[in-house]
Amino acid sequence: MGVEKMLDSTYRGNRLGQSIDDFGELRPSIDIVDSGEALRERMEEDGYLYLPGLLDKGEAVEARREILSRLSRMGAVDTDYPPLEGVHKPGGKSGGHYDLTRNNPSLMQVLYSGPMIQFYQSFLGGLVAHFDYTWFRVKPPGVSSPTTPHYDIVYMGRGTTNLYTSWTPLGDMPYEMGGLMLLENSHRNADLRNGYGQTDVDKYCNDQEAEQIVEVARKENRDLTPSERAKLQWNSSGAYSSDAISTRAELGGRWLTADYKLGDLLVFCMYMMHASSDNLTNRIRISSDSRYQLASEAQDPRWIGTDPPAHGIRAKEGMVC
Ligand SMILES: O=C(O)CCC(=O)C(=O)O
Repeated sequence: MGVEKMLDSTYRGNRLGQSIDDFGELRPSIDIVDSGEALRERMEEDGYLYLPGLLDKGEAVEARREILSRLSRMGAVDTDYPPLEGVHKPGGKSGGHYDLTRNNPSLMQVLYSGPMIQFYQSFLGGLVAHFDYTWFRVKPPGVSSPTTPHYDIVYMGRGTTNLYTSWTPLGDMPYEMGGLMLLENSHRNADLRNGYGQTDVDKYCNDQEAEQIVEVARKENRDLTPSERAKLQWNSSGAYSSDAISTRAELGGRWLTADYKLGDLLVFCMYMMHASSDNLTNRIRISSDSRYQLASEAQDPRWIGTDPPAHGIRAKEGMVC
């Protein structure tokens, strides 16, 4: 069957592709995992490394158990089913995603030690550093919250661009669950890299009104309100578009994905367009994304420290437009 199953996949309820040619399987690179040089060549070529089964399965199960038990306490998991199945409880509350990563040693173990770090040491060829901030995604069933197409550089480009995302599914994720999709060869699109790829989601056009708005929020030590944000008129979501269907029609390439299993790892570069499809199962889709680079290179300060600025008021920077 394989990727043919993607034919049934949707994006906000609309068919994501019309024929099998609109989709492809991610190329596995687990066979070259022992060669840093081969991994670097493959990254250059594909823009990603798909490494099925690289992570320690037992550790990944523990991380899944911990996240699901937190979600269960928030009322998001149907307790009529075995907890590890992660069946969604309709109407149940879903959590603040960053909070799920805090004080969570079993998740930290999977993301920041063992096979993950060994891989990066070999791939990057030196001492590895990671962001202190860890992203966590909880996607309930339905058509309302697929990931919008974007490059990661727009959110984390204030340090080295020799930075990589680890997307880690914390459970088996069949095609119909809406796992991550990469837009084939989008890392080679020069117009995209030089245009959208040069933007920074936390920059705004520094006219007088904008300056005042940001200054007041800074003084009051709070984030911008939605109406203040709207007045600053920048691309506040950072997404390339809100629609994965039109994005592929415009940029070309196939949506590449996989029948992900717990223990798999997908690594990609900052200039890889990615998105997800709708979760058409009755289970919660959980995954994390974390970032790695050489320790010797500059880090984006938005994601470093015990209380990282993230996209809050401390991260905002005015620019001349
Ligand atoms: O898990 C997702 O759907 C989104 C992940 C993502 O945007 C990323 O890894 O950069």
